[in-house]
Amino acid sequence: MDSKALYAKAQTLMPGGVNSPLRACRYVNSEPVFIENAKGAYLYDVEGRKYVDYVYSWGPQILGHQDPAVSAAAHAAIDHGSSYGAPCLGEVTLAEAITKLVPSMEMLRMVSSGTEATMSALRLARGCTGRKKFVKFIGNYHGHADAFLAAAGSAAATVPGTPGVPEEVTMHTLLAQYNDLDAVRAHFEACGDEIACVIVEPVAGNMGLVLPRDGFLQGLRDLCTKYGALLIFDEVITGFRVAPGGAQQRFGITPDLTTMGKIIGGGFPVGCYGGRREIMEHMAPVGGVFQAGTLSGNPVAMAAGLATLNRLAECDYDALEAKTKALTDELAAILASKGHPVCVQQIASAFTLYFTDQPVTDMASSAKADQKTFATYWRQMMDQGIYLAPAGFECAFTSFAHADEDFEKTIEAAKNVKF
Ligand code: HOZ
Repeated sequence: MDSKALYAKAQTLMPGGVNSPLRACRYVNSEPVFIENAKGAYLYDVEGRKYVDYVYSWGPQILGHQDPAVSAAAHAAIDHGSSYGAPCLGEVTLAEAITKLVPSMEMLRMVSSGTEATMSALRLARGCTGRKKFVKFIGNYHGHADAFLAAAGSAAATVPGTPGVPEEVTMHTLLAQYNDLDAVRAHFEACGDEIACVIVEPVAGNMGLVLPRDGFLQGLRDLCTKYGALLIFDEVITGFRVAPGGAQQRFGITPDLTTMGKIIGGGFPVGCYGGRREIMEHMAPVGGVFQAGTLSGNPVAMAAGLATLNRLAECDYDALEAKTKALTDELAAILASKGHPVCVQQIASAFTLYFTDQPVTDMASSAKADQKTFATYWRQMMDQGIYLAPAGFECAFTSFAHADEDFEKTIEAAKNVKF
């Protein structure tokens, strides 16, 4: 069956034919291709077409697909059983590796997705402070737990109101524009003793990529410390992406809690949350805050995650960042020469090209980017074998598997785009 036939059948079986809304490609007025295989920097669809991948499963595959060490570790783990629902060596080894690379995470809990990680971290922050309110940023996306579905980014931004989420649940979610420290200060001045935590993507990645302004993260740190609230860095995207120790290492800010996912599972379903020992010991069975999961600490995910972190220790982050910058500079120049100036936001191996000549610093400015022009660009890049996220409000990722010729092919494809 080709992609068209598969999509037709999928729509009879799954809402929109997909298991996650973005994949339906509606934001670029298109239809999905169905993937049959992925290796290195490439995806192959069911019709055998090859694509240079810039999605990489939305971030986890920083080493490229089927990295030999990661695949070998996962296969070896499966040979010992795919799930125990009991403690295992792999979860201890991976937890130790993460705590070494991210020292603010003195203790952590493994879960099965980024959504579970953020949901559990919020419960923990509320449980250990005894406060209900929390601050989140407009356009930040922390997974789909109810409390976070207020002005959330990514595909959630396309369904304002989010039916099914009672206002009683989001009434404690205090909103601020990203990078607007004054708005956060105002919340604290109004009800600082009721705020359990501030949760932030230290580099926003779900309204396109948006960098924190100088002083923004430090300002959040200072406000949380002053009012006795916890600072949660949602590093599901930035963890092991923007630096080996995540955004907290790159920007030199220590959060109280961190959430992770994606890269730490090497492409398998995983998440984790962690922080200072005295905070984490509020979790059951030591403390009274509850969270549990059959697949938490799954041995295959742990093995793939550990192999990924071990491989990353040999990788040159600076070189990949430099190559990514050269790519985005070139793409920006090509698009500008075609009469479409773009605002480039890039850090390490992640970037977004916004079709706007204005700076992008928050959701309000991100929303001004021209999505129709992005859709034209996206379709023609796909037709030339360049696989980009099917929405202008997402990031693109490069990987250690991308070769210079993949970037050259991408640049040639951009040159051919007609608006
Ligand atoms: N949460 C992802 C976008 N930031 C999309 C996940 C998916 O569709 O697989």
